[in-house]
Amino acid sequence: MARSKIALIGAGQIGGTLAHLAGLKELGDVVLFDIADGVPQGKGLDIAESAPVDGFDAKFSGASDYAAIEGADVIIVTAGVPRKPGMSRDDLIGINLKVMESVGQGIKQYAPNAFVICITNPLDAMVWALQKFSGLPANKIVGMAGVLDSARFRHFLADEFKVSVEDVTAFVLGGHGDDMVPLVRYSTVAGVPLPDLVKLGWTTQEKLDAMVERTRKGGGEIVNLLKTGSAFYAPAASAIAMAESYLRDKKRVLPCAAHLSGQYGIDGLFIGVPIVIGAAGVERVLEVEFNADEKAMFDKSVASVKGLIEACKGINGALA
Ligand code: A3D
Repeated sequence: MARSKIALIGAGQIGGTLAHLAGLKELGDVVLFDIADGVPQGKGLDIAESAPVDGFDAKFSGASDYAAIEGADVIIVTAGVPRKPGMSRDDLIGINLKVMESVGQGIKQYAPNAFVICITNPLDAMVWALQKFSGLPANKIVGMAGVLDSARFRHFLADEFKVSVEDVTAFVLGGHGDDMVPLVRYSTVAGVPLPDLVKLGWTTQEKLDAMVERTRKGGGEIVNLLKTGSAFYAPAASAIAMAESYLRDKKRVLPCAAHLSGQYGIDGLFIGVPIVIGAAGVERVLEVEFNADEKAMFDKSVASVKGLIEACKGINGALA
């Protein structure tokens, strides 16, 4: 059987890491696309030269012409600009919306059957706009945020409890902003919910609250440390998990920004919710029940996403 084709639109910090991980996991042949001439070609060649050492077989190529993504099975979009210290994700909207327009046209022309994962920020608005510009069916385009936000929460929890990260599950829903919704009731250590672990004395409510807050601000913590860009290792790993679930029909249940058509009382927005990703793309949306507090947090997060969508419509009349 022919290898799958993975197109990475944006070959910056996340794009390069995606290419390397896709190679190490032998997910398929990789095309890196970027407007910065030489960068996708250089990164592709560098990774190809690591393959004999690590023992993986995949072709890597770089391009600045959309024709190179023709027939891609999976496309991961990181094109645009990341934030710098002092910036919020929402400050990127003007520049990155224009980028989504050109990316959407490229996908529409050359790879309309691909499963597309958007990473460009502000995530929930950019994936919404990319769907409009590309015309992709709603089950073939998702945004990466929840896997990353949950991974950050899992890391903090495993560190606090001194247990393996493998045994910690975490549930983070809503938009990918500072009002995202880490759901402690649905987060567990080996199936035991976090509130029970507080009762057992494994941690205190104050420490748990602090970890929730650190998760919400997790992206900013890295931006402040790096000073020249934003996180890229964990974002790339998260998107690769989503791509792998699609390509290998694993049907993993992952929190992603998915198009909702009535679920959670929302119609026509992309919001972070648990979905099943398999060979058909988004195969199912898992609806969980909220208590009053959780519902209030979720509604607040959804309101922020709605605000971003209105801003997009204001910038580009074609989206209104
Ligand atoms: P960076 O290393 O700057 O890479 C972005 C690349 O996009 C650069 O190589 C640019 O040359 C390229 N580019 C710019 N405009 C275009 C265009 N029109 N067509 C093709 N390529 C273009 O950034 P990065 O890789 O660190 O981050 C990429 C994006 O991901 C940013 O918007 C970040 O804010 C976002 N991000 C999202 C998350 C989420 O969890 C959602 C996490 C981390 C970063």
